[in-house]
Amino acid sequence: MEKVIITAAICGAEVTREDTPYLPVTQEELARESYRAAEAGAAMVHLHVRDRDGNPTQDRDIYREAIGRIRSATDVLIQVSTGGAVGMTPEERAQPLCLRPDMATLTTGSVNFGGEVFLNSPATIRFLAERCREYGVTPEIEVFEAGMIQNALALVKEGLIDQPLRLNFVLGVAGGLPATPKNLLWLAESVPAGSIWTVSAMGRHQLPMNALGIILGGHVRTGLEDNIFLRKGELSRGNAPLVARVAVLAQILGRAVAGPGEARELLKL
Ligand code: KMH
Ligand code: ZN
Repeated sequence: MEKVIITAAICGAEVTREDTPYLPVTQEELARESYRAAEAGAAMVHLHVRDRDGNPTQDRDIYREAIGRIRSATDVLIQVSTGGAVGMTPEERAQPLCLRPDMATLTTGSVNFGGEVFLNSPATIRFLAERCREYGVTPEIEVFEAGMIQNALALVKEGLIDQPLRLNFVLGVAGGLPATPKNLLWLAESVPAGSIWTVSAMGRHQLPMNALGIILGGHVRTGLEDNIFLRKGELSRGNAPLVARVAVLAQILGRAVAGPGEARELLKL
């Protein structure tokens, strides 16, 4: 089987320092955490940034500095978020695309998100896909619900995104598709041949869904954005322990871990 790409979602928009003291928030911490994640086996970092108060922001200048610092620390691929945080406008969310990162997320539908709604209207999806196109940034389709695959294929038909699709199945969000083996199997079978997919899952589902993803020939996302615990009751001391564990798991299951250059080739970037 081909090598497995590990993406580290190092910070996210929702996790706070109150949840875990190991969350990277400052520019320096984001760069250090990216370096450590890469050393542990991550080929790509999924990046959100925070303002001085630790609140989520999509400010292009803050992203510019973070990306600059990460690039001087490591050659890990950088995938920016265009999801940002619930309630942000599409224009706000699109800001980091002008920095021409290696990839960007693109969520192709709306989903309940805990007690809120992560709103992605058809107009918002098209707007973000067009901005990706404008800046030459390859989108990774974030699939919180199965219908989001169909919405991505509609964008292909409209010429707004290219195949092969690169997708991330995001399972176990409260309000989205539950993290079950059946759901992952079904999603993996529902994408067009040649698609490249990865799997993320929330909390205690992260590790078993990563394991199944590796077995099924997919790629995996780990990190504090989705799960702050290494095991029940034990916080992960940063992202690296989560990355290192899934790297060992991949090797045990017979898949070597891709470096950034190999990931670039596998993702056809
Ligand atoms: N923070 C969520 C509302 C993404 O990065 O594109 C959206 C999210 C997905 O995290
Ligand atoms: Zn994210």
